[in-house]
Amino acid sequence: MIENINWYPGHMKKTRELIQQNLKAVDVVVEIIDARIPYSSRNPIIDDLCKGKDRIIVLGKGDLADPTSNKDWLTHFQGYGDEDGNDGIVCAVMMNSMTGEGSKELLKALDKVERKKQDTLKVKQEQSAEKGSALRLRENRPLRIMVVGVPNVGKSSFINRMTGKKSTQVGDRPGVTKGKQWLTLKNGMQLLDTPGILWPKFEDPNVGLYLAFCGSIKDEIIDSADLALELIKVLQERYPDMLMERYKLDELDEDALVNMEAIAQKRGFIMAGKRIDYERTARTVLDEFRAGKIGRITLELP
Ligand SMILES: Nc1nc2c(ncn2[C@@H]2O[C@H](COP(=O)(O)OP(=O)(O)OP(=O)(O)O)[C@@H](O)[C@H]2O)c(=O)[nH]1
Ligand SMILES: [Mg+2]
Repeated sequence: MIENINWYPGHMKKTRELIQQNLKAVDVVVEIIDARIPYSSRNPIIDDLCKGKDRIIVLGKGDLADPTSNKDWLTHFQGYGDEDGNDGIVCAVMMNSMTGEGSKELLKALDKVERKKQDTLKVKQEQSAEKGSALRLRENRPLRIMVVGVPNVGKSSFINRMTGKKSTQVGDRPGVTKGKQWLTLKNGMQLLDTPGILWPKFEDPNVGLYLAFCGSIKDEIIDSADLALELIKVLQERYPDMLMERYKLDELDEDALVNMEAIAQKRGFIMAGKRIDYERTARTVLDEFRAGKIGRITLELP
């Protein structure tokens, strides 16, 4: 049984400070969330820090998520606005950083921010001309964008896709990016990569669990057999056919442990003395889920 998961090491506290310190220097925040868990991967700290700042929500890893749910989530976020008190959210786009699908929409969204910035600048220029003082040139610089999100959600991959080269280090585990890094796009816009950030306490225990399923929490702090068992519980409920298909199971038991053992049998993860290799079974199920091999799965609906 998994009790409450929490992972808030010192470097995340530092990242929080880093975001805060750099916020003034950027025009817009790109918040990347995981399309498989759009609710759990939205960090309340980011909401808090970025209040009043223009923000674009990018639903990342949409290629791993259920296409129908993707549409529902996009509609949900597009309806975001004053009623939620999140008036800084300009729009939401879906992007696959592996293929670049969705980058046109993203550029369009950035354009919208750029135009808004130009309009504000014009007003300021007019005001300062009236006062007879020249506006400092510094204000008319290319757009600066800060990329934020929970660990392993694809921030650095997003930046690499936008710059068109391997500008930042990417890896299939949380905590790859350690410090901030500025990158410049062909159009002159500047992107700031930041390390992934979580928050001190998950009020809803499912949030920690879902983040762990999707690889946003360091695997070493959780027992993988327990985690996989929880994942199987959710999958047998939400996507039973995909689970059966992937592991060639004729039927599913109500008890997730029985299903996990059946998966082990099918894959031949049996040790000496006919003992089930729970560890290997767990790793396989978690890895295959994260890689989208079980299917395109969304765990949370709007
Ligand atoms: N399928 C798929 N995989 C993605 C996508 N974006 C990123 N990934 C994968 O997700 C993993 C994490 O990517 P990173 O770009 O390192 O994530 P990050 O948010 O920078 O992670 P930290 O720096 O550790 O916080 C890598 O294995 C990427 O290949 C996507 O749109 N689709
Ligand atoms: Mg990174």
